[in-house]
Amino acid sequence: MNNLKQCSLGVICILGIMFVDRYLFIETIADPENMIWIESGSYVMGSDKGMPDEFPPHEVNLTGFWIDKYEVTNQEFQEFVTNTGYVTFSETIEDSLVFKSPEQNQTRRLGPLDWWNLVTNADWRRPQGPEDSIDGKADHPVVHVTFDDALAYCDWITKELPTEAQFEFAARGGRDQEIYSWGNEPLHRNQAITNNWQGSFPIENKVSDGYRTTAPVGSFPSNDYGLFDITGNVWEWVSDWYHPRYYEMSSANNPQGVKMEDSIDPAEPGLAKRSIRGGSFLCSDNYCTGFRVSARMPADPNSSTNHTGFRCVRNLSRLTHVIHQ
Ligand SMILES: [Ca+2]
Ligand SMILES: [Ca+2]
Repeated sequence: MNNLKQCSLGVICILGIMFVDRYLFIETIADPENMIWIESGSYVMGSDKGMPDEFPPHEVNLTGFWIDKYEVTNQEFQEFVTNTGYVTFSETIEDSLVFKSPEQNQTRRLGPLDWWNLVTNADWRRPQGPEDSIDGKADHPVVHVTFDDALAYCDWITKELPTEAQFEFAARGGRDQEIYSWGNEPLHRNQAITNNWQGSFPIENKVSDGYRTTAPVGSFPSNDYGLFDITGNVWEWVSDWYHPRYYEMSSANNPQGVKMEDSIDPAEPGLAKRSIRGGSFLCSDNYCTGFRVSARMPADPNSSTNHTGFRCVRNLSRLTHVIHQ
């Protein structure tokens, strides 16, 4: 009888702990500072009106997660560096890629090598190069971070990088199968609705949105989920390895991307690449239109530029892991 009592009490105790963990404890730390809870749900990922790598549109089911309201800022990255002594990849190799408009009067067709310059001592503290600084830019998104730099920051703060599917779900803000995070109308052509490039890329930037490079995070309207700069400002690292035909074979439930060995960028075969999402201050209507919510871009995980940053997510699985440590 005593054994039965002990056994019953044990079961009740375990169930009680599970209840506290699952509901009460999580409840008390719900909505961490500057994060938005995205409810579990389904949406149509991709598009049949965009680039070939966005095809086919397909239904995806996601478990709920928190996502940062803003891109990670210089101030936040500084805090990480101060606490950990972390040194970014571009600081180690002492160079990074900086955009510079090519000379006008070019008669030949221009390509990325015409506007990307490997600048010595360009890094997150000096976005444009050694003469630059982030003084007065504490609230700008951190740039010149590689995939591993971004991952190290997220890990430090007990978060993770979003998957492509999470990023697109969050970016759409509930606007299923629409083109932009604000709807189907190209409002960015006449309104400062996102930090992108107005004019003919890469020569003429009219800067009618007020920013030639990065803008302080939150300078433009949020999407319907309350997320700022989820399109525009800087491209953002996501956790998936890139494959141009991934949507033909991806899982419908919480897709995580292909394996590293299966990653391929047809423009640079042999180099496994990660995906970046959301577009940047360099995206224009005549070139990449990366501010469309379905737009994808492959990126060398060891590359860093002055237009790529990131934001983090917090998954329930990670949270449970933290609670039990
Ligand atoms: Ca701009
Ligand atoms: Ca962004």
